[in-house]
Amino acid sequence: MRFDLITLFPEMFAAIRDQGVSGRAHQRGLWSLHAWNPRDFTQDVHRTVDDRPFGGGPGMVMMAEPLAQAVQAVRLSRREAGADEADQPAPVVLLSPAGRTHRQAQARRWAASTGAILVCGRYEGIDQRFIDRYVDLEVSLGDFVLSGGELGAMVLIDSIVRLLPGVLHDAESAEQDSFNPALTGLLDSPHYTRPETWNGTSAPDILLSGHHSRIAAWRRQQSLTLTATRRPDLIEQARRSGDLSVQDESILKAVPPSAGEGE
Ligand code: 9WO
Repeated sequence: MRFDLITLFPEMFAAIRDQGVSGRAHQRGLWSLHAWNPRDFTQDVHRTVDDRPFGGGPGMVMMAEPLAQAVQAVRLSRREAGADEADQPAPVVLLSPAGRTHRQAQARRWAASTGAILVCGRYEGIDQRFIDRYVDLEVSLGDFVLSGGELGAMVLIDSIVRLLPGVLHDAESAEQDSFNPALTGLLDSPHYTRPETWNGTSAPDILLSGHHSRIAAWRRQQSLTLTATRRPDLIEQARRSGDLSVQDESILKAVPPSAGEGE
């Protein structure tokens, strides 16, 4: 899998390239990262990538041409490297609050792809003509504004790379994650480790009992209760998908209706 980043701040991506789970997977050659600076695709002596907005207003706007030149260079490079077939070029993705919200199901679909070309905007935004001409897809991570698309791109890549086969040591650890369909889209149960008593509080006895079926039942109950309290929308979704058992429903009957903790 290969990700190409079009960014004015290529150094930022060292964070996911070199650290943690994604860093290890990168080192093992399970994915690659190529950063392209629009500044390197300018023609003027000042290497200008932004200009004042037509119609006035604060800040600056990223110019279309350096971004377009960068996309064309990326496409050529991916073709030459054999990362893409000519008839199936990688999509050009813009990180933007106006995009479709990124979800775990979408991360799974990306994990089965050859990667993407991610465009990271800065300043007040990008000339709309570039977006109209080159961007296949806009992706949002949620209803907030960043100072640039880079952190968004890193979040997106991390969520995808950790799902690649062989990336996680313990094949189980992605299974237990929040939003895993094996857990029917519920939030994960709480975790505890040594010492048994910390700061005057003991870990739940059940987890020290060694009784595997009772531990599994306790975790399911915790998972259902937490989800019902924090994210009742996810309970509704699991119910509609037919993922809740009679036992689950009887656990949920004991959960008081949430008082809008979601906000
Ligand atoms: C900003 C914006 C605000 C409202 C509606 C649409 C919008 N598009 C953009 C945009 O593309 N902004 C560029 C990228 C330039 C300014 C910083 N950018 C950005 C991306 N800020 N916040 C994001 C982002 C990306 C993914 N998920 C949440 C926020």
